[in-house]
Parts: sequence; structure tokens; C-alpha cells
Amino acid sequence: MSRKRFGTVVGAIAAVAVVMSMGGNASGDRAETAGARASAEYSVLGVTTLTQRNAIAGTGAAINGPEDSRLVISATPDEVRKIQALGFKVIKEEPLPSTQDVTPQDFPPADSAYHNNAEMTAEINQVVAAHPDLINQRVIGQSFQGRDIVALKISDNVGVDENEPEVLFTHHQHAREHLTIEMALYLIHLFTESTEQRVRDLVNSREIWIVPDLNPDGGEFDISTGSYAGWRKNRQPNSGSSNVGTDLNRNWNYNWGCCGGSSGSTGSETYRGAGAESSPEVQVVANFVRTRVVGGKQQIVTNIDFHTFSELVLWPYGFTTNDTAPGMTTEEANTFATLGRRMASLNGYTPEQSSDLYITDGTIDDWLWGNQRIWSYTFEMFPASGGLSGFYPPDEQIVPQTTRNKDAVLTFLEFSDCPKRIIGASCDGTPPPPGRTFENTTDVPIPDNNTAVSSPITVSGATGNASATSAVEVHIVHTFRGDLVVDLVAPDGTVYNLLNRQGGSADNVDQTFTVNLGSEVANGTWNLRARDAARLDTGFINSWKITL
Ligand code: 0X9
Ligand code: CA
Ligand code: CA
Ligand code: CA
Ligand code: ZN
Repeated sequence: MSRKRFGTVVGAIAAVAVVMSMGGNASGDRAETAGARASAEYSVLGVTTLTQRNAIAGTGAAINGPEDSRLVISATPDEVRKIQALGFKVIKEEPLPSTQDVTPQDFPPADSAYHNNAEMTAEINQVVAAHPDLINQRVIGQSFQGRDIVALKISDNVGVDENEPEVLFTHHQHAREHLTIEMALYLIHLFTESTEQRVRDLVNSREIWIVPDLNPDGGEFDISTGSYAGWRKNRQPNSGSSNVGTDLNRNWNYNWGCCGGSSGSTGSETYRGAGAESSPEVQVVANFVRTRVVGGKQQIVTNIDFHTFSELVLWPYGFTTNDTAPGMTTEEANTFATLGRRMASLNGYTPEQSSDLYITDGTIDDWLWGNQRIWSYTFEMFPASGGLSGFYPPDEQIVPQTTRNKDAVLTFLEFSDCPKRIIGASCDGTPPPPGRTFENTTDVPIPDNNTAVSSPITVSGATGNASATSAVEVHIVHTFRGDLVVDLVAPDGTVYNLLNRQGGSADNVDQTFTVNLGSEVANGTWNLRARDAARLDTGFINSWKITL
């Protein structure tokens, strides 16, 4: 499998440097352009005629505009010397009176559906104005260059801190991973606008926090010239060095810099910063997370941190390849892996412990879990593989690649009251209700003639209804070709279609389905019903299991 590694990505930057090269007027980002152009802004005094202006332009300087009898230009030192040789007095302009070192521009026209920081803010403001009962926002701090970092809250009774599991979605630690901003906007719209009962129930029973942009400076810098800069870090200068930026996802305060999973060199793409939380952006979000400790208890139960790319679902720890470590028991590692795999089965990503990709230290997910006991996942979005251009999928991919995560995110929210429930454990210290998992291991042949067969499980002694997140684990042995229709039939006859496979050469089914059986009485006879819809094949229901 082709996987993104730093070696590959850094190599790719050099390879495509011509295509990705900065435009001419990266006016603010002097450190970046210093080597190539060393352009700066100057005023040439006493310029009143076209002849004078042409002479100045003839040196190669870029003319920005006239101002009274002065001409404002962008020029290199060499060009300035030529203009002075023509007899003009040249003075250096002060940088713009701004805390921001780039002129925010925009995505290339072909990618105009992506949101820059101003467009993201405007869209969020519009959703907040339209649904004040469901969503509000607060500024939790500022980036290095002074841009606001906001946290949105989405829930019923949004103005009240209710006793509901809190869930945190974080986005855009890495500047060039713009698709993650679109993921935030997708979730904001889904949670506030969807009329689906499943979504409404989750919004009403959870308190959802979304930090849509952890790295606004880096994101604006990446698009500041009209062509992509391939920038990853924030835009914080490093003392004693002309290299700019800290890798935010190496700057968190858990085993910071411990294990060779980050760099101490300012020029590195994975520079970990001068100290843990040395970047204002990480400090702002870490402080926010700490404010959610109420009465000694962290209210946030779960987190997904969105990145691009590689199509992965990752879980802690990143600093060690060991499955278990201090602060990670076998039960916890199993919970992470089981929920991670369930989510990956819903979005088609590859699930693995994050250190299976490469060792990292000082990452957000290790801190959220190791320090705050928040079940934290990293999603690496589309595409599955590629070079530097993998960070810049065309804007036509925004809708398919954000909606692709809908089921995974909703399932994640469903388990966010108690992630350990996915392995049958409980969270309140009491043992899980006994006898809620039932299995039938008797083989039931599936004839090659479109006739449905059923494997029954009879439940008695269970109280109340089945769960909204019942797991139905199915094992069917089947040969080519695999047109199979598989249903779960509840005791009252309600049919839940699990699989409706058309064509293809897939054969066996070994899959766990999450089914909302919250409206079904648990007691009675449940049936797994299978029907083969194609000729010339054979198989049998091997076993199946239902957790009510
Ligand atoms: O290196 C990273 O920070 C992530 N990959 S990216 O290309 N988006 O930069 C992967 C982090 C994996 N490790 C952990 N999540 N701990
Ligand atoms: Ca386009
Ligand atoms: Ca609420
Ligand atoms: Ca709360
Ligand atoms: Zn990333």
C-alpha cells in the first residue's frame, strides 16, 4: 500500500517546486521570498511623467501605484540601485500597519469552492444567525498573527451547560490541509440543518464542540500568492533563525519531543517548537480543553482531529509502537481499535494505531488521551496516496469527501457517551447487563435458487428495548458470485436490511453492522435472513451474533 511518509512529502515539495512556486508579490512573507527575489516596497520621489515611470519600470521593478508625486514600487536591491543611478531618490516603505504578514488572497479560481478564513467566518456567522437556539460561537484566543481562533458549540439548549457527553472536533492544524476546514463546515451544516431523526437525537443528547481552524495564519499564507505554497506549520518566527513556523501537531504537552517523532530543527516540517505549547495556537486550544474540566471531571469524552491525506483512521499512542503503555490498558487499546475499525468500515479508510504510520510525539491525540483521558482519533482524509498535490484535491472533491464521513461521525457520536460499550464494557463501574449478546453458530445452507433462509436467535429474560447501537455480527461463507441480500428480522417482523449486494465477485461476508433497534422490544425471536440472488453459487450462514 502506498502511504504518505515525511520523506516522500518533503521530496515531493522539491520535485514540484516549479509548479508550486510563489507568485511575485508575497509582499509580507519576507523570510520566504528573501532567497528568491528579496523584493520589498519602496517609494520613488519626484515622479510625475510617463517617461519617468517607464524608465523606472525598465529596471524591472514592479509599479504598484502613484501616490502624489511618489511612485510606490516593489523592487529588489539591484533594481533600487538602478533607479538611484537614474537620479531618483528612493525611500523604503514601512511594512503595512498590520499584525498580519500576508495579504490574504484566495484559492485559485478552479478551487473557488474552498473557503479562505474570511469566507469560513462568514459562513459560520450565517449558520449561527440562522440557528441561535442550536449553535453559538466563542473566540477562545488568537493565532500568532492575531487571527481569532473560535470554538462552536452545537446542542439543544445550546446556551446551557447541560449534563450531556461533550464531543470535540478539531480541524486544520496543518496549513495546507484545507479539506479539513470544509469537513468542519459540512459538520456544522449537518448538525444544524439535517431533519434526520438520527442526527437530531445525537445533537440533542450531546454537546458538540467544533474548532474549525487551529492554524488560520498558515492557511492564509498557503494561499496568499494565488498559487499553493505547500505550507504545513504555523507562521510563528523562531528566534535566532530565519526559518518560520512550528508544526502544531508536534507541540502538544504529552511526551513532547520524547521519541524521535519530531524535530528540534527550526527548518524542519516537523519542528516541535521551543517548548511544549510554545505555539499560541496549541496553547489556546489546550487551554480551552482544560476549561472543560468541570468539578474535577473532563466533560469532553471523545475527539476527532481532521487531517489530510492517506484515508486513515488513527488512534493513540503515536509515541510508541507498543499497543499498551502507561495510561493505555489492554481494554482501552481494544476500545480504540474496535471503534476505530468500525468507523473505518463506514468511510472506507484504513484503521491502525497512529504509530503504525510513523512514530510521532507531541501530537494532539496523544495529549488528549494521555493527559486528558479523551478518546481521540485522527482522521486522514482523501486522497489515499499521492505527493504534495495530494493536499490540494480539486474542489469537486469537497462534497464527496466530506459526506463520505457522515456515517463514521454519527456512529462516533453514538458511542461518545461510553466508547467502551463497543467492546461490551460499561462506563459507570457496574458490569454490563448480563446476557445481552446472543449467538447462533448452526450452519444454515443458502440454496442457489433465490430462496430466503433464516437463522433464528430467541431472546428471553431481557428487559426493555434493544439498543440504538445494536451490533449484528454476520459470518456467511459464500462463493462467486456474491449477490446476497441479508436482513435482520425483528421479533415483530420489522425488516432491517443489512446488505444488498449486486454483482461483483465478492464472496464471504464477515462484517459487523450497527443497527438502531431502539424501538424494538428485546425479547422474542430474531432472524438473520439471507437470500442468494444469483445463479451458479453456493454458501451457508456460518454464524451470527446480536448484541441488544
Ligand atoms: O504527521 C502528522 O501530524 C499526521 N499526518 S499529516 O500528513 N496530516 O501531517 C499524522 C499524525 C499521526 N500520528 C498521530 N495522530 N499521533
Ligand atoms: Ca473546480
Ligand atoms: Ca444540550
Ligand atoms: Ca456539559
Ligand atoms: Zn496534518
